[in-house]
Amino acid sequence: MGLNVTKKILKSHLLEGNMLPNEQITIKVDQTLGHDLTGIMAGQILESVGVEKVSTEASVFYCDHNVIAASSENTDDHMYLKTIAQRYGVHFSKPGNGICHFLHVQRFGKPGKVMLGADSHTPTSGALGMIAIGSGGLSVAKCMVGEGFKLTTPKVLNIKLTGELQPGVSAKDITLEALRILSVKGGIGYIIEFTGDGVKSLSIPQRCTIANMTIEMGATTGIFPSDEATFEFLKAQGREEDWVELLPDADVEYEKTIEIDLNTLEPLVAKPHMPDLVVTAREASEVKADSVFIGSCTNASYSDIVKAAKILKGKEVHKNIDLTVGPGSRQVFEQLLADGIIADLVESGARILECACGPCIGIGQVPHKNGVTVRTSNRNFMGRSGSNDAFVYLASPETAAATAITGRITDPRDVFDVSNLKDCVEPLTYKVDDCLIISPKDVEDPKSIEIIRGDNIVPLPERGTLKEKIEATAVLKLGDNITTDDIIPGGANILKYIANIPKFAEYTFCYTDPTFVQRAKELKHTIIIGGENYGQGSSREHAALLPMYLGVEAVFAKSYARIHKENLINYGILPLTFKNKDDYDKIDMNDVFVIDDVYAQADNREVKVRVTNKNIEFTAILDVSDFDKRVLKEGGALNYLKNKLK
Ligand code: MIC
Ligand code: SF4
Repeated sequence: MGLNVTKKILKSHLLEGNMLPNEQITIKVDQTLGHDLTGIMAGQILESVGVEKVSTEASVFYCDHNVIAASSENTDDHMYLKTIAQRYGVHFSKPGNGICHFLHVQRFGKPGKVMLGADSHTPTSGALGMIAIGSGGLSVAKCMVGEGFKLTTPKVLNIKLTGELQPGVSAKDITLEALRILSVKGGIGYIIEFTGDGVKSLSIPQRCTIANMTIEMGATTGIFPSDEATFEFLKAQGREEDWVELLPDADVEYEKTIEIDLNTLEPLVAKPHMPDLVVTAREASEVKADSVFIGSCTNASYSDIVKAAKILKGKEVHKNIDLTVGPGSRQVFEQLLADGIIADLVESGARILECACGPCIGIGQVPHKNGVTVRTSNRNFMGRSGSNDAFVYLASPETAAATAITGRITDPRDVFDVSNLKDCVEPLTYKVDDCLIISPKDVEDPKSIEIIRGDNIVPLPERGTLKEKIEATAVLKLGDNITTDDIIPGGANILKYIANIPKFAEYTFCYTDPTFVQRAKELKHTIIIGGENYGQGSSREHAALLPMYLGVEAVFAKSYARIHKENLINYGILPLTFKNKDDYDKIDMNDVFVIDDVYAQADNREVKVRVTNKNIEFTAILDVSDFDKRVLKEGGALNYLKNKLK
């Protein structure tokens, strides 16, 4: 039997293991990315393990998240990241150059390569036919210094696209339809590979939109074939030599296949507060909005914004709507300027934002109390937009533009002759200008670079090895689908402390339970109880690091999101699951848990847990690899790495 694209790349990068179901494999990592939130952590790790320089083919740090610099904490972080990049041989993309994922596809991504990115939307580069996986900064730092990436052999889920998108229907609607079918958990354990005739007509930016949101489906990543469209895109970027063809073999089989017929697809929206709560835009047409944002790493390509501008041209933004538009990169922005598109947008009443994440993560444009906002970004979790009571709807640029005109969620086909959108395509050549990238070649003597560390960059907390006996109190009991935004929310006021753990920790679970931090500090040794898919969403490893700092020693959950489970292991917190899920109902907040002989029990995979105040016992499973057990015993990946490189 032949191989699919996923297996071809995994096979060519295999360092250890046999690619058998449920077996762990180690793969070689060619590229990495990080940014001004997660890259700081990677930088601190590079420093604390003391390496000469990174050993990847290309590693890039992008300044794209916290770029408003309302106070010096942000610029401290940027300066630190820049000097770390120069010191260790990492490319540094300056603020204003664009959002990491889109920019990476434009300037660095290569078909057939493997990338580990310190951001959950790293799968965006799957649009080019590469395996691009999101992870925590610590895991990425390990790969930057030459370690392979360990993962359970993924199953491959095939999304077969048939037909062709009809005008007014967008790549975003494909991804929302996939979410409607799969839910936020349906992709867990899979790499999603897109095939079928429908793929051919999709441009690389459209493929980016789709690959980007495979993480929302719980998948490890998403990948497209590398075909003629990939060649045309790379050629337009002046990088045709980076192209290789990568198609699935004819006789290939997938573990699971779903089909989406593009001909019959309609404009869709995801309702608050989950990306899989998908209905048609027409079904949501009663919803009045206060603001609209067109941008983010999901939907801010040239053609995305041109389509929105065309719908808005000659019309006015509704009196009740505040419309903001953020181009995905400086290259996109310059092209929009050259073609008069920005002028059309401004004339209609839009506000133009800089090329950055911005409203997507609550860094600017935080909705007012109970505000309703329609966004082209990828997540609508509670707390994500910088306020805990906003209602975020996710939509395509076309639907967002139509909504900005009417003030209500609107199917673009109801207000515009969408056949006019047919010519809104990507340019045949892009203007290539990397002047906002400091490449390792630009740095003459890396060793002489002084790392600039403002007051906001404080050393990482240390922790000892795993304890022989855990005795801890349940400080929180939570339900299903808890996101990393629930654990540590977004927003400029909070995220500016990303490199200052003691201050950042004060915001842990601040919306979910404002008493959490104080109680955790008083109790000292704690555990958290979670439901299904615990820790879904971003790669924010602080969702593990901050609880660790506050004394959380284990989490008991029904199941975990992949990246968060990795992060828990990396920070030495036991990610336990219930052998019998009903045991979740028997345990409560403030119960006291004792695990004896932790090392021996961890080796057995099954762990007996005594709930001393209730005099009951239950079994938890430590479903991790032998390597992960070793990392846990050493007290986390930082200790492991330090010991290894000693
Ligand atoms: C996000 O979209 O949630 C972020 C902010 O890009 C994160 C990274 C972070 O939390 O630092 C992500 O997706 O991983
Ligand atoms: Fe930035 Fe939003 Fe994309 Fe995260 S999801 S990288 S915050 S644009």
